[in-house]
Amino acid sequence: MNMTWRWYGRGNDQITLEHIKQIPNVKGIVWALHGKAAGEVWPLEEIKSEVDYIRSHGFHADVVESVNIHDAIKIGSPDRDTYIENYKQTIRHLGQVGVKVICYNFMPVFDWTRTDLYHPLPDGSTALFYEKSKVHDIEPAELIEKIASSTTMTMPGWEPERLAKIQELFDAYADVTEDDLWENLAYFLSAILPVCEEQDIQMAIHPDDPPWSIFGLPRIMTSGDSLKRLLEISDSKANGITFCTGSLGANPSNDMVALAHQFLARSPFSHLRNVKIFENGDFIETSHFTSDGSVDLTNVVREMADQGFTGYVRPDHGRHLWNEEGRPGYGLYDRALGVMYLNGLWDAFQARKQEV
Ligand code: DNO
Ligand code: MN
Repeated sequence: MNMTWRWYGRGNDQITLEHIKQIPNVKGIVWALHGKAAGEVWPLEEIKSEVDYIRSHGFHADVVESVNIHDAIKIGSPDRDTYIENYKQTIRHLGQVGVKVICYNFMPVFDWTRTDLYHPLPDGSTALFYEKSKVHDIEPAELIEKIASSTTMTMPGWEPERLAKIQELFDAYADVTEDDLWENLAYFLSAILPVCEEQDIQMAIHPDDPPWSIFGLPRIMTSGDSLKRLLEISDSKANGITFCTGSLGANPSNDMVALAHQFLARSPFSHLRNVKIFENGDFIETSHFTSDGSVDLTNVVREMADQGFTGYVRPDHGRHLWNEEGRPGYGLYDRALGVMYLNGLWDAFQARKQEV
């Protein structure tokens, strides 16, 4: 297990590398050029400057999260090949500086989606919350109107420039079925995987979050069956998974320990976090502590230890503690607690293994 930390870059993250240095066992920084729009080539010089900065603090920069995929690729529109060529060029640049894993996702229009970014937990902290009825009882047209006219829709990643074009995007996806999305994913992967192999880079798809269709848009990376189907697209080692326990774990029918058993071998990267699921389908993010949530993180880490998992791991979203402000889900305190919990579980299972 190679412990890492997601960091948003100089001037773009309230946390510094000096802070992260003080968290035991964090070996690498999961980074990205956050200013780049999906579809743009990441220039080599900018990549080098970021990676040099990270390495000069004694961290590796092996994992990038995410190189986002242009909607034309997901929709399968005629201009997709241009964006695929750009993606390949970014892969080559990342290969040149020694990047090993690229996290990406294939969710239409929206990335991770919540209805409240600061929902109070009983202990007085706040966390990201998903209220099912708020998302499910709403038609896309109504949603667009609501976003345009309200400040209460607090979903992350809904940049104003993008929202201005949201109707256009919804229209472009109108005829895209789940099968189309699968086909477009396969088309994309067959084009880029040879370049990844050349560069010794593994792609690691992030599951859809939440793992079900929202606002009438198709979502395909939602379950063990999806992961299996993904791997069937290509046996290449470059075709991998980001094993995210909090995303898949929001659906109670996803048994994360069983999925870990089945899929860790093809997961060069893992996000470990917990969520508490309610009977009505709502869920809230919790601390990493196993009994605080619905995901059996203890036994997921046990699976890792049993398999001798050597991949990259990071704590995923955390709660907001002790009046900490900043980027929702990506504060210092709760993620640092998460790292230490995961370190403890890992060490305990390693010690146990040596006994037998
Ligand atoms: C959700 C988070 C996301 C994720 C991106 C991947 O679980 O980990 O920020 O990293 O959606 O592209
Ligand atoms: Mn995740």
